[in-house]
Amino acid sequence: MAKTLIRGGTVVNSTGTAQADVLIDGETVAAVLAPGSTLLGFDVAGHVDTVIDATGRYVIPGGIDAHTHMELPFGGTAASDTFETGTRAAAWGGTTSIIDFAVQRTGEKVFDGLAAWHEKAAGECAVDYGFHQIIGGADADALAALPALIDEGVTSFKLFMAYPGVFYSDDAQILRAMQIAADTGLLTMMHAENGPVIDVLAEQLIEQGKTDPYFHGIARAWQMEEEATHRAIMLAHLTGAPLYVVHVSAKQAVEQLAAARDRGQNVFGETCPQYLYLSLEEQLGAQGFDGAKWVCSTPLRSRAEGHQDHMWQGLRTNDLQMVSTDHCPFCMKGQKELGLGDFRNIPNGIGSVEHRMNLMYQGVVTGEISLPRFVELTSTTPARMFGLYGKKGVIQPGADADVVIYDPNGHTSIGMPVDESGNPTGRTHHMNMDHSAWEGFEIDGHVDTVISRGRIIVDDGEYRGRKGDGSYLKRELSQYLI
Ligand code: DUC
Ligand code: ZN
Ligand code: ZN
Repeated sequence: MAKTLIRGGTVVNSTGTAQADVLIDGETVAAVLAPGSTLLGFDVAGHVDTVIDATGRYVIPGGIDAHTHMELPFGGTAASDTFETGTRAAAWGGTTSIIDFAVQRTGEKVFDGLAAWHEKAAGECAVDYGFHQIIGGADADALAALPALIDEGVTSFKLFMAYPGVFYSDDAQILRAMQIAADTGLLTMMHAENGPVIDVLAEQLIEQGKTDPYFHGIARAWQMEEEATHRAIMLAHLTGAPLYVVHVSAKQAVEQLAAARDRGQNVFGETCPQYLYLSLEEQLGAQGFDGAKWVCSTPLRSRAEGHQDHMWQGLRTNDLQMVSTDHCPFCMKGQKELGLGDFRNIPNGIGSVEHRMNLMYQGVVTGEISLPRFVELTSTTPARMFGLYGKKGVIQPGADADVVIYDPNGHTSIGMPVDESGNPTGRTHHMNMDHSAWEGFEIDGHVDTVISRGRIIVDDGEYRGRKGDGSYLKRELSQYLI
């Protein structure tokens, strides 16, 4: 088994930082040692296959992106990253595990949906991967299938209060699903937006000739996120089910979560980089059809109303516990442009799986969060929330050797600059997209080396992994169950 020593770096866990050397034996962390220490009298560096000098750099647990949608069929097309391209991009950005969403729709069997996702991912992934299960048709059959997901390592399922006719569940269906969750320990993940009301508002906007991407954000008013978040919390309270609200973007929704947590309820919230950095005015409101790049749901919110600052605050105060991407990329050509003339037909989603670690590290640079909190939000809490902790989310003996060597003195320019003919020039991203939603973002740090279960898969600007390196993660129940 190959041995690697990472020496001279600052090891950052969610609990704090320490100058330490990390010894990797095969796929796992064997020891975290005082710098330069010997083991049983041996100089460790002299007895390993590879020594990585991490002097002046951070040694952090590999990122866990707990919310991705590779190849998701949506709006008459499918998300443009395959498991191969999306997980390779994840690796480039320091994310060594993803949790994607298998899909079941009305009339379909839950286990057929799960099998289809296994088929898409098996042998394709650059990093480890697990699944949540979307229940898009919560009929009696689908609900009866839920408990058996646990044996498959799928210990969380997502319901939608939005998208009537596509993924939507009504309150009665949500209630029944949560009752099962309360009995079994499954974690209910909720897309909390009032879909029926949003659809009426969207229809009225189109009738008024308001067809641009900007109006996607107007139709999906924050009131409908707050209302749905409150309703989900109340249903969770009634049933005793723990609740995890995905892609929170409205400050009022955070307030609902905070109030419920203050009452002692076991509820959690995730936000995404787009809700921390981007806005209704600047991006969705971009000239012409350009705003389509940033059409996602929940939508980007108004900066004038202060939602972005409130998301950062929630991350600091633990009113929000995690940052995932909701990575759901679509190209402009042939995909986003399906919504030219009617924003309702723009496939919803932004691609960020490659950038989450850098974007969140920038929050350390600007003083929004501390370095250990950065690790907690991007790796440790995702591991705890979704039954991976111990193997993932921490650098400690016995953990999988998923390690990122991050250079705080490095620099990353994000984007996809193009020449006058539209051909990409210079630095580009690795996601399968014809544009970047993060064009022009500059990060005061750099992902130098990425190690996945002991193998170096990214090093010094070179990809050294292979498709199929990633293994399926059979997850335990959430650590936050009470
Ligand atoms: N939101 C998105 O932006 N894309 C996929 C599904 C979702 O809920
Ligand atoms: Zn969603
Ligand atoms: Zn999603």
